[in-house]
Amino acid sequence: MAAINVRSLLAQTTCPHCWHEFAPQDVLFVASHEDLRGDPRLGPDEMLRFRPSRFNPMGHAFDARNLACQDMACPRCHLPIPEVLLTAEPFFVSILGTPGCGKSFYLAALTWELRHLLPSRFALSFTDADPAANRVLNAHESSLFLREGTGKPTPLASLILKTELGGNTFFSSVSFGTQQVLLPKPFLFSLRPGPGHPAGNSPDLCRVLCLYDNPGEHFDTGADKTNQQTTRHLARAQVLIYLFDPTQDPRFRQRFRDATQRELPPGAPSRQETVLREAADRVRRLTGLAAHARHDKPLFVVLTKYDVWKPLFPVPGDEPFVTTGQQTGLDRNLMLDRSAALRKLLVQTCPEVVMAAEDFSSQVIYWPASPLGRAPVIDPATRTACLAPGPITPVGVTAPLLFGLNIAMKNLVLVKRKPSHNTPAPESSRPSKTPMPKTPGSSSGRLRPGISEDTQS
Ligand SMILES: Nc1nc2c(ncn2[C@@H]2O[C@H](COP(=O)(O)OP(=O)(O)OP(=O)(O)O)[C@@H](O)[C@H]2O)c(=O)[nH]1
Ligand SMILES: [Mg+2]
Ligand SMILES: [Zn+2]
Repeated sequence: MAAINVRSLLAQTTCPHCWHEFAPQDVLFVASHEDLRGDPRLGPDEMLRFRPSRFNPMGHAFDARNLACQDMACPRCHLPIPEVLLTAEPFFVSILGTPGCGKSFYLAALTWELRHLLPSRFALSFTDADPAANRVLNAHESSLFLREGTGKPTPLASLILKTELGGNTFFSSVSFGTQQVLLPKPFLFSLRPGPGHPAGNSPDLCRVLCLYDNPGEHFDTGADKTNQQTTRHLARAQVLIYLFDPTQDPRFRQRFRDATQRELPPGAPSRQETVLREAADRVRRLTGLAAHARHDKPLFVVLTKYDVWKPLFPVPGDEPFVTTGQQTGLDRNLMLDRSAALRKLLVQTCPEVVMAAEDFSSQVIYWPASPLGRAPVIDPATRTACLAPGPITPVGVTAPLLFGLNIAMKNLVLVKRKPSHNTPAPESSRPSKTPMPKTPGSSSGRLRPGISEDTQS
């Protein structure tokens, strides 16, 4: 650690596994010598974690057998901490939704898209902060975007498997005394202004983006327990992305049937608003937020699998980005207008989702997205949904996160207006025409006035 300029250390950082806050000076090191195998928190197969007292000139700590050690670990849970987390603040994002609603597909499409979109259009560098930690997600990206050109359709279910409920691919098991606790494995990305960014090389804008892939069952009522703390990132998240799957809602399916005389592909019917109610409960419990108060972090209600239900909400396929000169910004007005229109559709079909979302957060934005970008085909031989051969182009998957980043750090992701955009007042400042069923404490569904116009063009 001595190799890092002490002045660049954060005063406090947060473990992305157990969300413990600690001073970077308190980070533990992971022993290198084979004699030092076995750790009280992580079991006999893991190397011992220790508090260092001696360093070599490179800043690597010496373990008790005098071997230099570079890998660091959280002082509470002992799980690995990448060095960048000592100098750049974490930025937590939660993706939540029912089983099968499309979280894993969305996450893989999101990170794949960010890898090329951020450097090429937003002058932001976006790289794996911990390639080992990101291995599963990288494999999911490859499975969707680097498919072998066999010329044959690929069954969707084989591209990314259902997220496991336990095991050590997505989770770590940590022993706190006699209590064994399951924690989620984070996916970590380094995000910083790159060459040509208007804010220059500002270290204040560097972040470690922390993402998680939970199985939907972990958002079930009662699934958060002392021994299963896999969704507690919800309380830390600066951006919440709730995936609503229209194919799982019988009323949405009926509306689609009435409008098109066609059927949506089958999705397991579920009460999707319960995920939002439970998430709100968990955030309230973990942050001490009062029962009547709303969370001040933005909540994106993303209606996913847009490729199949698009006829109910036809909008141009272009992403909400505006490029003028060398710079690209987010067209926030377009997003707010689309959000207001989509909200009307949801109020008419699934009003309880709107109520649950707006009871939970004071900043709710509705948005359509499709990780696959095009509707699956049915393989006549097997009658299963497949991805036709050829590349896929996701639609709308990055916009919610970019908007969330803009709300948190407006100098990192800029907002721009389309020069020709007939800039109507954001929906936030117009009265909503669709009445909301009233519940105590429910909002009008408008963004809070605190989201200011910082438009640059
Ligand atoms: N049409 C369409 N189907 C999708 C899309 N994304 C996912 N799906 C379908 O939804 C299924 C479930 O997606 P997953 O991402 O595995 O769902 P999940 O929310 O991670 O599910 P759990 O891991 O069980 O919680 C996939 O096997 C696909 O069949 C999409 O963009 N369009
Ligand atoms: Mg999954
Ligand atoms: Zn920890």
